[in-house]
Amino acid sequence: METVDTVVWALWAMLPAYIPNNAAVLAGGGRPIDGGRTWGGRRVLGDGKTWRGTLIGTAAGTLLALGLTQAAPGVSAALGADLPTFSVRAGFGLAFGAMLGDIGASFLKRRTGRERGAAFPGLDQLDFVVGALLCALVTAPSWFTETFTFPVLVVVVVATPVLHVVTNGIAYLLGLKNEPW
Ligand code: CTP
Ligand code: K
Ligand code: MG
Repeated sequence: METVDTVVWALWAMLPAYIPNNAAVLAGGGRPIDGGRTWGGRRVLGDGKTWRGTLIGTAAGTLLALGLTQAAPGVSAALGADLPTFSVRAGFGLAFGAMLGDIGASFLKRRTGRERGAAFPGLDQLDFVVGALLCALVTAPSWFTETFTFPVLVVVVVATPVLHVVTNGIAYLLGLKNEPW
């Protein structure tokens, strides 16, 4: 595959993992997952991880995967590029995994004394990527190995933090997010 094709393939494959956290920012609120419980004097997860945000984020990513699968033949033809499609298990794995990765990061932030909204450089940009890839590996193993070849994984790990910084910066400037990370 040409480099450009690898980048297009990788970004398309990761879209169902990119959308959930942004959907959660728009849709979040209500009852926190940890129900207000603490561990070691600090919140288990904090008020930033809610049932509603997690559910809507997961649904948004899964539905996007289904839409991308419908659109793939047409867009592939228009771009003259090859694009991945998603089974429901693949889309759900990426979307739910992205939310789980973000939740896991909040758990680590609270354990290391970081309050809600505090930055954790590195973790903030890659938590959802690791979560999404691991979860998709479990829910759709053969799809995963066909879709995420080594060069594709390299593109994902390099490009995602850049995209994350840009999208969160925009969300912050638009007043949708309290912090630009
Ligand atoms: N959100 C949510 N449920 C999730 C993830 C996010 O409701 N599972 C919403 C919350 O309103 C949250 C906002 O999206 O405040 C921004 O998400 P994020 O930056 O991940 O959370 P923070 O509030 O910064 O909290 P933390 O320090 O735990 O990351
Ligand atoms: K986060
Ligand atoms: Mg935050």
